[in-house]
Amino acid sequence: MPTFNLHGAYLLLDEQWASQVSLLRVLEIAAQCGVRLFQYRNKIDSMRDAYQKAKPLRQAALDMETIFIVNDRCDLALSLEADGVHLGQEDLPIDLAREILGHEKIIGISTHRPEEVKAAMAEGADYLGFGPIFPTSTKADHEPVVGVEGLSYVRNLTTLPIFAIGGISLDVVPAIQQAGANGVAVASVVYRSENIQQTLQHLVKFFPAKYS
Ligand code: 3NM
Repeated sequence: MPTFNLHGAYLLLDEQWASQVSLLRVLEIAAQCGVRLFQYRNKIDSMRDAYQKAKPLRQAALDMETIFIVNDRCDLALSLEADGVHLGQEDLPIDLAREILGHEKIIGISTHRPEEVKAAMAEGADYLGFGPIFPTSTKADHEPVVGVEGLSYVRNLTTLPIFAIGGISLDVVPAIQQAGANGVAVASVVYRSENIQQTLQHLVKFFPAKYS
């Protein structure tokens, strides 16, 4: 089991926003604001292009001593020497991802309902994404929204770190914390912000540093 501190603000570095902002710049600003967790997400490019685009981001994450996780692909995670992979329900099963990545890497998984949370625990996930809490346009054809009530419900099923995801805005973070989430995974609240730095600073303030 990796010894990473899986908690707090978790920023998606999603290539779909890259035409509007520099993901590298956003990563640097976010790390300076105290964000410690990043996920590289690329649903649009070939693997070769994804690797090329992710490489400087991975290096920057390393330089800034933050955790860098790759969405969906174990091969991309391995080739980037990332800290782990974030799996969807349609990706490789956790046990196979574990065989590929080994026990030192982080494996997270997106979950949307209690049965998926229970399965992820049984299969040895290190953390859970749970959502969408609210409607989101960042993820096309997302699962039905679960609401803060859905989050409270699954909180009682597991001690794994839970990152609430989907349509998270600053004003809902207190309710999400109240419901027991260990962190929030976000995209649009940051990328659509007129002041990215201020938004990130607010987000980080909700989750004071925690040392294990
Ligand atoms: N996964 P935003 S919701 C990538 O429910 C992703 O599993 C989700 O972006 C899930 O903060 C989502 O812009 C989109 O809503 C998160």
